Amino acid sequence: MAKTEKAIEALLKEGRTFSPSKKFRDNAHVQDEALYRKAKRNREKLWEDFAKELDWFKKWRKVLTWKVPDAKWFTGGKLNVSYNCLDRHIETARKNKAAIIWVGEFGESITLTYWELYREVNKFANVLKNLGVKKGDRVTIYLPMIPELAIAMLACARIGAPHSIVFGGFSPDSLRDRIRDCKAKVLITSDGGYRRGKVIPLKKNADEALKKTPSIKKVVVVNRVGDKEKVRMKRGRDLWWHKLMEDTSPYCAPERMDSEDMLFILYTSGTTGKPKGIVHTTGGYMVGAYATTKLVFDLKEEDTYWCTADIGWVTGHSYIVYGPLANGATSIMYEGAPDYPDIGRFWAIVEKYAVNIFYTAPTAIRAFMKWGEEHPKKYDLSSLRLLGSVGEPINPEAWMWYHTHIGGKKCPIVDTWWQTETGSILITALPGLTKLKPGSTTIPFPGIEADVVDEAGKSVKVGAGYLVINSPWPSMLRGIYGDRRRYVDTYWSKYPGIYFTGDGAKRDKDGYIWVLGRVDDVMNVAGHRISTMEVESALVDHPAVVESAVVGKSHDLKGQAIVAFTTLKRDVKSSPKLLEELRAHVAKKIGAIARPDEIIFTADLPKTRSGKIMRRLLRNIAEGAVLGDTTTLADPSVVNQLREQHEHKEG
Ligand code: 7RM
Repeated sequence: MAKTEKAIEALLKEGRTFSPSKKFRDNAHVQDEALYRKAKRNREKLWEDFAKELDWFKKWRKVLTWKVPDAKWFTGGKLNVSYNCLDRHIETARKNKAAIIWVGEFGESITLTYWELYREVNKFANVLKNLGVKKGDRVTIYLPMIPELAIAMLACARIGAPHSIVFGGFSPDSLRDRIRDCKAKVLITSDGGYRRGKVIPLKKNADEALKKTPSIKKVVVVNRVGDKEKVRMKRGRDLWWHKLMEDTSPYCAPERMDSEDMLFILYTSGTTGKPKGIVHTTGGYMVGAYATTKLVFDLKEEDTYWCTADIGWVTGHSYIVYGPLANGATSIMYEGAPDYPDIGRFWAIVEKYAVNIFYTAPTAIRAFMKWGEEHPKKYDLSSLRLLGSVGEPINPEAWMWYHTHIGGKKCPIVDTWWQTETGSILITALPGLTKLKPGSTTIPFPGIEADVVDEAGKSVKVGAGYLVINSPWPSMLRGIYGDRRRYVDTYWSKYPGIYFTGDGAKRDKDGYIWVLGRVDDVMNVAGHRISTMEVESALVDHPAVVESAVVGKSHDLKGQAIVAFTTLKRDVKSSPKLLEELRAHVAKKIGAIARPDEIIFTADLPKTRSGKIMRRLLRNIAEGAVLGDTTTLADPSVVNQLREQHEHKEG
């Protein structure tokens, strides 16, 4: 955090700003402040007008019912998300427009028009029904970035079965825990998935997880890698996707969902070892995803839009699938990594499909920077007119590089702040209007009352504090699946009636917000949320380990790197081999994204007299920074020893 803060100080002094060109502004959906004024006058009216742009089977009676901490939006309204993403477009000239252009790792591609996607989704919805899935039953989806992933989620939405998508990079244990928590009835997976030319054995992982998931009755398996990965199909339980689709009827009536019926659960890391199942409902989520996609990305009928996220994360849910499709857009879905088969891949895709809007994460931008501008230079990127950033604070160098070498100095950059919990973007520029400051997420979206407050909850007009949201918004989470207490404790207890984001932020004299990062024990590694406790639990699960304390340390590419201070059992000797074994153990327990970057073996961990591990101190050691006050330490010598070891290692 210290590093981020310094960078922000420098930026504030510098005061660089960027305004949209006249051409951009003159064509933008939002060209003036009217929407902000409207929101100030009547926030509910603003959201109601967005809701009216969608298709409802039955109109709502009431826009908002707010009884802290429970919001109900569009009460009495009936709608279906898959209807809004598909059916309403096939009645129009969009029928044969590309809905999803899928690009595979080998450069192959599949275009699904709205009509084709509609047919696939209807068929798969019938498949699910035939397998006994009913409205309200949970379906876990563990797939790579292939078209079947989007089809499966829309099919779930069509029949009212909440989906829980688990990122394909997660381990069998992680998958098992997520299935067990929501008691899913069906699992949808694939034989494997490609990652940089290698096969990730998803079905094998699933089989491992399925040993302890009694709720799962059927497993649908997509054939993605064919002969490259042998799979064992369990009779009576495991079924091939393509077989099931063969003779299934092509129409399935969309379920009439109540506005507050659950649409999906998505697990995200919190401050304990156990991930939280964030619950989103139908009407409010759809309105939030729809309205923000349209206005933040200034989306037009003729645009080709590409969000590079994985659908296993919330960004993919809202801004590859639901938001763009509700808008009738063409959304690109890319299976692979940015550096495979070579580091020009992203730009080759932009050129080939004449992408207009490009949305990615700072961690990717920093990697492109490192690889050098000569790579994007080889491609024609002139189709781009708008760029986006999400997932973590973007440092000014990366912002400028993105602006110059990808945007050709002509594209506004929307730095969008939001969370799995918020469902859609809450703090962002509107690209035809807002003056941009590199590194700042700028101002709240119309209708969003974000604030920066001090420990006591008092608004900090200029300066640093906690980022909070003062009033409800349609796409906000409705709870943590099966854990009311944790929902109340995590988000609504620090300041009663006010949503606590878990982020620190600074507000400047123009009211612009600069996000500093998490203030809890959640790390942000390459844009992924990982809890320190999850990694600690994985480490102490290894027989050689007694205790471990994990902290995030700033990292030039990933934003944060994972550093694990680890105490070994008395009879175990530390060695480079053991270090590698422990790193691999964490990757196996959680997934490769959680593999510690550094493990520091130590005889003891610094604790307060009451026995709490002093994380701030460990963070400082990890950063190589000067130590703060150590007088509350039980044994100060531990710290010096740790610091020496660390310096030795770095040297
Ligand atoms: C969309 C997403 C949420 C956390 C959030 C922040 C950080 C996200 C930005 C950002 C600075 C941004 N969902 N974060 N966007 N920090 N500027 N534009 O990432 O649930 O996975 O993570 O990510 O700390 O609390 S998430």
